[in-house]
Amino acid sequence: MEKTLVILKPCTLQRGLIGEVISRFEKKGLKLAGIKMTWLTDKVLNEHYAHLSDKPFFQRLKNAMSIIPVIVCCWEGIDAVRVVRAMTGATNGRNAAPGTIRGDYSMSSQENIVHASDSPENAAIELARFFKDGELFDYTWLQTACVYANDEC
Ligand code: IDP
Ligand code: MG
Repeated sequence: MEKTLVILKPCTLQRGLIGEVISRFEKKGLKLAGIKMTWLTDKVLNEHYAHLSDKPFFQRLKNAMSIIPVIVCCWEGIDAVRVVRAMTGATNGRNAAPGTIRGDYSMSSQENIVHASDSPENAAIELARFFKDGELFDYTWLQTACVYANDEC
């Protein structure tokens, strides 16, 4: 099954929304394959946000992402990347549709609660960036039989 990376950003930890956001992914029927708290370094943020390095907000974004620790997690499921992106919503919380995570909890284009991988290719790169060998777990998840029909997985 497909795996995707979610980062619960510093604003989410400060606002006491970690459980709330994780609960959404659990209730959707995604399987938790790994989770940890970590403090992001400038080196990791330069890689992770390389596509934004020419933006005026780049340094401010990196500062915000390293002001306190984050929670990184890996969610697994059929089409997990697309499903999690849809649950995440538009980048700017003020434009994100109600019912999405950003639409329900964010008023900002920067402080927008979660990062979610945007393609299976980037998910693989990002998971390797944030999780070491042995930090992602392959285990029998009893919910699989209720979450999916037999012929789906
Ligand atoms: P995404 O998180 O929806 O994939 P990206 O364009 O990849 O959006 O941007 C990464 C992160 O950079 C966003 O989640 C947000 O925190 C920040 N960001 C993006 N655009 C802006 C902006 O216009 N102002 C401030 N921060 C921004
Ligand atoms: Mg992005």
